[in-house]
Amino acid sequence: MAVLPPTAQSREWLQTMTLIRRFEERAGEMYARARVGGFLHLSIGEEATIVGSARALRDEDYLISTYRSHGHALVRGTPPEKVMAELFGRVDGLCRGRGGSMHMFDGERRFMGGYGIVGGNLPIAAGIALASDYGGRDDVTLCTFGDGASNQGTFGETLNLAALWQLPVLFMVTNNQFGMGTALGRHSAVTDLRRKGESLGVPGLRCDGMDVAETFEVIDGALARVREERRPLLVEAVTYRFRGHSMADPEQYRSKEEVARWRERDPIVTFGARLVDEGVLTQQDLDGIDAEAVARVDAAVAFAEASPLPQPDSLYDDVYVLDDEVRGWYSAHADDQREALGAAAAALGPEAALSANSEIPQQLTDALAVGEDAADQQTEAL
Ligand SMILES: Cc1ncc(C[n+]2csc(CCOP(=O)(O)OP(=O)(O)O)c2C)c(N)n1
Ligand SMILES: [Mg+2]
Repeated sequence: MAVLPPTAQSREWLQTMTLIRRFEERAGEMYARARVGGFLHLSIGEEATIVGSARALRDEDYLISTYRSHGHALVRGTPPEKVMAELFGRVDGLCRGRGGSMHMFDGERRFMGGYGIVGGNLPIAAGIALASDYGGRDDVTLCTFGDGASNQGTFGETLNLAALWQLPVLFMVTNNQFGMGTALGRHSAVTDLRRKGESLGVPGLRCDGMDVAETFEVIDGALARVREERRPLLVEAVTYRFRGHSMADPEQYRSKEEVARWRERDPIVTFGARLVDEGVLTQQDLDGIDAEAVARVDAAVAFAEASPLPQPDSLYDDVYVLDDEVRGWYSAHADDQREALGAAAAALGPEAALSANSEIPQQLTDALAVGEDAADQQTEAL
């Protein structure tokens, strides 16, 4: 069994895992009450993989994960208020309400997202690691993804290149036993996932992802090697998601008994019990930590409720296109063309007149001016 860290650190791990759990339970409730739109993927059951791995990072290291990433934002220190407001689609959200559940991003804390495309974050992680190397810095990148993602082409392509170019990136496959409703043994020929990078030049390790102390120990050791040797490694963290894949999952692919068996190894309950057994914390401490997390989440919900929705006319803020280099209706044109198109749109009537405002982005004015059909044709011609 992995050794426990000093009391303050053990307490902090438990606090953060509890915060993530309480946050996500509440997010699920808010989703059911239609406060949250889009998709919502919870990592309830996987908290030890999140806290154990991220706590082995230095502040200047990078973390990138998937669409199951509320916990990754929280573990890096993003205030729960900002994460909850993002789920609510509000202006005070982490990404001003534009990303939602799957696209958390906190560059300041070097959490590089939240990514909706399965396996899409691996090449980005390699790019970040290449930038660190190129800049002569010794920071490393931790890239987490699921067992299902290990079947994507990006897995092979990225691991190969990372090994070839000796990039300082640690790949962590969070094996929660399923890719949506498909069990590991039904979607991957190789189920010993730590071995899946071997032929690509990336050695692998495994940790018990239900044990925060072991996850920390293994990831900490792996990160030290990646940092020193400047080459990638793969760690498989074996865990289980207690809830459905997303909020809309009838869970017909597994039995209640199987879920109950894994729940006996609940990473928060077992770690709390160990801390009490070993005399690090008391039961009263555990209760206090839980109450604190619940209060923190209450505050996050109140904050999100109070934050306004973005104004409709801000829809195209932060959307950009590349001047005349890009053909098609969405391409920006020179200012004089934009004004002419705006005037033409104004002549079409009050709704279209909105687009006469030069603040309204080019893709809208162009589409209104030439008509949607013409726009489609131009797009198809690309
Ligand atoms: C390229 C791509 N294909 C398919 C999907 C749909 N999809 C969303 S999650 C998912 C399963 C991924 O499973 P896994 O990598 O094990 O991650 P987990 O959901 O278990 O965390 C799929 C197929 C997607 N988002 N992107
Ligand atoms: Mg999975």
